[in-house]
Amino acid sequence: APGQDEDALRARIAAALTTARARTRTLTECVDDPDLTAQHSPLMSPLVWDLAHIGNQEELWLLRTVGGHEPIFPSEINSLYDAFEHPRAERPRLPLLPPGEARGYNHEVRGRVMDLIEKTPLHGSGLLDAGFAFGMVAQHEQQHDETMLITHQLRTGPAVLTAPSPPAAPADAATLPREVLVPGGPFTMGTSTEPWALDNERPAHSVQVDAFHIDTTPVTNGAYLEFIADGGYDDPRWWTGPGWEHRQRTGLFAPLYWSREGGQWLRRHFGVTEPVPAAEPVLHVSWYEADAYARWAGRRLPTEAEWEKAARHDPATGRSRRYPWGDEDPGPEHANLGQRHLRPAPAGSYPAGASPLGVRQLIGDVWEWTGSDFLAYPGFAAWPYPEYSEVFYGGDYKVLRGGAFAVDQVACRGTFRNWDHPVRRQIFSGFRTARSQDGR
Ligand code: AVJ
Ligand code: FE
Repeated sequence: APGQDEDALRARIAAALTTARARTRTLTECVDDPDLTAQHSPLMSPLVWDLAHIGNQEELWLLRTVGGHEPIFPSEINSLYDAFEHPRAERPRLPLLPPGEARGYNHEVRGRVMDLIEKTPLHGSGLLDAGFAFGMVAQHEQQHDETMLITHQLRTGPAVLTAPSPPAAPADAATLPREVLVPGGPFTMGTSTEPWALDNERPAHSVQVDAFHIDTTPVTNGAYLEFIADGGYDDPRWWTGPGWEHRQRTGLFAPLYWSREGGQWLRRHFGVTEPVPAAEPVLHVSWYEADAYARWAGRRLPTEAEWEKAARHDPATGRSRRYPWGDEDPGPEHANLGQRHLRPAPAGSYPAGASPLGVRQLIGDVWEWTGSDFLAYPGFAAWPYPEYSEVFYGGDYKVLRGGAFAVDQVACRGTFRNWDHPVRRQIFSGFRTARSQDGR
């Protein structure tokens, strides 16, 4: 019955918002106030900016736009928390709400939002259809939780976050085929039906993809170490022109956070220095490094369409699935998502999350760089605001797919698109490689 469906949707919205808030608290209550207001890296905002920006976006979209409420603060605070008005490096000097006030503000907004969920019809078209605005706000909070986790990774000092390690790799991880052949032909890319999909994932459209091979798992630290040992960072043959220029200017020699001591490679990982774990997917590499590795290996990065076809195409039915394993929401057996663990699982993990052709770990673990620029799909319409996606189209950004251990399932789908500059590597980025059926 429609009434029951709407009650179930209300419960799903409340749960998604509550899950996000629990994570926000984990990330902001493990450090003291000076730490929240400090800038740990010029690349990032102080944590207290993300904290109040989360509440401010929730107030703007849900209370003011959907609910028609008056502003909570008599003076405008919106401009302080507008990501386009103030670059990250300048945010520590803004008159931001101090931590206690930011928490109080978020708490006030959330209390009113919980009432609004009960009073608002969740059907029709536009922002309320299937509770879209609420889903968008839950995704937004989770995206900033990921941003705050990036800040935690950049922060120096002893560990403040802990989580259990992912399960060990299954027995067959060592004997998996290196790559999988994805047959050529059309498939449906993007979505017109996923209720909380963001504008850049829309609309569904048919794309012709020629046959290609794709790695069964993400590239591991062990494999990446071979690239380093083979002088990959010193050989311009493997790098694009801009990539080599960047490599020379910044002195890149290994993924971010790596160091070499007494012949051993170590990395700093959330406040702990550890030997680089050979079986885990490589993490914290730029697009330039991923692209150079692929060329060294005689391969290339998959295009965005290839990645999505590997992740969603069911060759038996010709249908595109929501996830590699089917249409069900992710469970802990399918993928390493939601900051349950603070690291990717060893390559070959999550057999229950494999695609129909046997490709593993497409969802979760590490964001995967693709070879493609971030561009609009045919038929794209900016919605509900052009600053989410549209202003980033044009070729300055490369697409990443699949989410990472740092991504919550509400912000992760087979169609979900992320993007960043090709130099960026403080994000939770890794990659896998591909090759055309005949040649590179
Ligand atoms: C989609 C991850 C690139 O964090 O810059 C957050 C998401 N947009 N607030 C970002 C976002 C507005 C965005 N990314
Ligand atoms: Fe934001």
